[in-house]
Amino acid sequence: MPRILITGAAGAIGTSLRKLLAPVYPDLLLSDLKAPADLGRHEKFKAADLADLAQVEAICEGVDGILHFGGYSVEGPWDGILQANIIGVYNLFEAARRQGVKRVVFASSNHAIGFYPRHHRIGTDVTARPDSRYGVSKVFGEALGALYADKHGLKVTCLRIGNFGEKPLDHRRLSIWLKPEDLAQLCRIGLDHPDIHFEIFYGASDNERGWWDNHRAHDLGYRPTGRAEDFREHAMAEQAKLKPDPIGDFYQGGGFCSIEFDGDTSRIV
Ligand code: 15L
Repeated sequence: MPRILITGAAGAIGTSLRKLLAPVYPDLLLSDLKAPADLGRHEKFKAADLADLAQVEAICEGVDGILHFGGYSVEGPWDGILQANIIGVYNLFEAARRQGVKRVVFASSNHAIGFYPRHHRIGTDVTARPDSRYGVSKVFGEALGALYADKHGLKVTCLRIGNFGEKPLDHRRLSIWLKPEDLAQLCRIGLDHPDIHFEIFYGASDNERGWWDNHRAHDLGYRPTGRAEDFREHAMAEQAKLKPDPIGDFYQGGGFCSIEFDGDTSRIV
């Protein structure tokens, strides 16, 4: 029975994943800075600060596969991103190598490519266009994943997650929504599929308005069941409550693009 470590287990995605994946991987080890408030009696938890390599090595001991969802999940001050997402993801891959872990699934983000305009359909082979310090940290994590796959033989899957949740929250999220069960499917492909070496998948459901070519995930068996259009009315009603954002409304990364923006607005056409 493989032992699977989930970092960021107390966060929103970690909380949902540990429930969806417990029946599939009964030997789950959960980690975060603090234990999840609803930790069950049968769940195993070890605290670790991702910025501390010794602590990260301790949670990787005896582990076969890692779902790395720990770290900063939004734009933030440089020092927070540096500690949790840059030093943190280095520590994670290095600890995995030292402890002989075989597979890592890394939670990347759409913010690694957020400065592509919405009218531009992209695959996973395009140049990174991060929209934030957070997005840069995800590009860094993907690059480290490639290094540890090519140099050390770790099997690495990076998931450029769109927006995870029970339903799409607004107009933009109709294109990038990811249903929790679909994320669980992508994690299982990363943990189990025999053909993984280094992969990047988009973490998106079956969204009619999607901007991303996710054929590699489909080739490896991904069959998303979420359809954003089923929630169109809800998303559009929520959108109507938002203020227009000419920059965020143009680019795939939405509001992450307009934060601190003082660039060239003539590019928005
Ligand atoms: C992300 O990467 C964030 O973790 C999440 O909070 C959302 O902002 C999401 O992207 C999004 O783009 O909607």
